[in-house]
Amino acid sequence: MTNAQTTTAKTFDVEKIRRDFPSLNQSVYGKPLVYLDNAATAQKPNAVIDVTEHYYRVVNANIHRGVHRLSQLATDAYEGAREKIRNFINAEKASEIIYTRGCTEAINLVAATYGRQNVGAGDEVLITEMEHHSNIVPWQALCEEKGATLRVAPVNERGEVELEAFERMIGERTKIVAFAHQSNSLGTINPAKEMTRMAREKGAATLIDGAQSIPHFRVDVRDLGCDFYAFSAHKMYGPTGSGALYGREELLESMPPYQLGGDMISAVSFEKTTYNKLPYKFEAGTPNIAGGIGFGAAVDYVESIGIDEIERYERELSDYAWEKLRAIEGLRIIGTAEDRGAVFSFVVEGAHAHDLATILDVEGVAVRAGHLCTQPILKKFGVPAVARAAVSLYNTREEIDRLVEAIEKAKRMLG
Ligand code: 7TS
Repeated sequence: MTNAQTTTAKTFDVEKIRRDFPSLNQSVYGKPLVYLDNAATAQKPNAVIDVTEHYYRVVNANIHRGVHRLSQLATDAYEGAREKIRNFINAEKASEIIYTRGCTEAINLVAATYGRQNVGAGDEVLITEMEHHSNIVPWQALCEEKGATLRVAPVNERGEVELEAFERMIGERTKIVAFAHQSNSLGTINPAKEMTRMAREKGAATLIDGAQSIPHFRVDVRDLGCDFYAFSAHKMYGPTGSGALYGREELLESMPPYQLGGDMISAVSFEKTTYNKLPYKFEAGTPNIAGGIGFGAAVDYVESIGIDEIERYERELSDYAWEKLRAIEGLRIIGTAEDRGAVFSFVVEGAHAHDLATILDVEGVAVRAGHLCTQPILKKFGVPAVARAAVSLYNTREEIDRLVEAIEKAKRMLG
């Protein structure tokens, strides 16, 4: 632990943190907002809002091309943010961080480049049953295109990947293994390092979907040993339309570009085009400059509190929520893995998830309802839809109590 983290460990002050997020301070239908839809997107702190606004108000210029002052400032801020992201996930080089629109685009990038290049007829791609649609559909389409097979590792009744089956399913024809670090519907935290090791031993490339892990606990891509790590800024207090793909340099170098156009080239003639060096080879066109800079500000914000401190606080609050929710009669939590994060999907006897969420909304409590873009795993658990409360660093015990009261009220209304 660094000195800074030791200091913040003593001073984690949720009320102070809440004051950093202006949107939390509002009422919905006359009730103070309880925002528990954090797995869909997190609220934004002033630090992120201010940096983004400053870019548009003061710095606004395109990057990597202007000799003028504003362009240099914009480029410095954008590339500075890339370095912050590199440091945050402990990648070796900033050139291994590719800016994307988000986690979804990062996965699509790998499927369209590394996937198209390396997966052929008769090959296999392995995922798990708990994946988000973003980590299913790109691989499914790739396999259809190439005459390859998409294989799916099973999940047990608690919502944990069956590791023995997972390992057995990685064979000589397995070219890519892709799985979530943390499930957005079950809350399961997968043993990503072990799963990565299993894949690497068989020579398969690994992609970890980090959309739900990156805001909640420390991610070290070199310790994990993965080839690719995909994540979004907006779930960790950054702007929407901004995210990143980490890729190991050796693989990124060997891959064809994703999109073609400005900035990703080194020289163009009508006879021949040569491509730019990493990471620009994968960043065609004017990117989301404010989004990238805001992403960097989000990293700074998280680090100012300390990611380990955030994890500790959220675990404590999740334990509280777990006990409270489990005590509600007729409520079933979907996903009871031993190692789980701050996500609670549930169904209540006799209540449709959407009706439940609508009543909670009127009580000022924002949760998500539906299939959560994870239709296959919900089908396995025998539920078409769930309501989901996802806890973040600015949530409190009082808010969990408000959630529980609202569920009890909904039960009375619907029962
Ligand atoms: N992977 C996982 C595990 C996710 O939870 C999500 C988004 C994505 C990928 C896609 O991320 P995006 O930023 O590119 O959209 N999950 C959710 C959710 O649970 N509710 O809304 C979005």
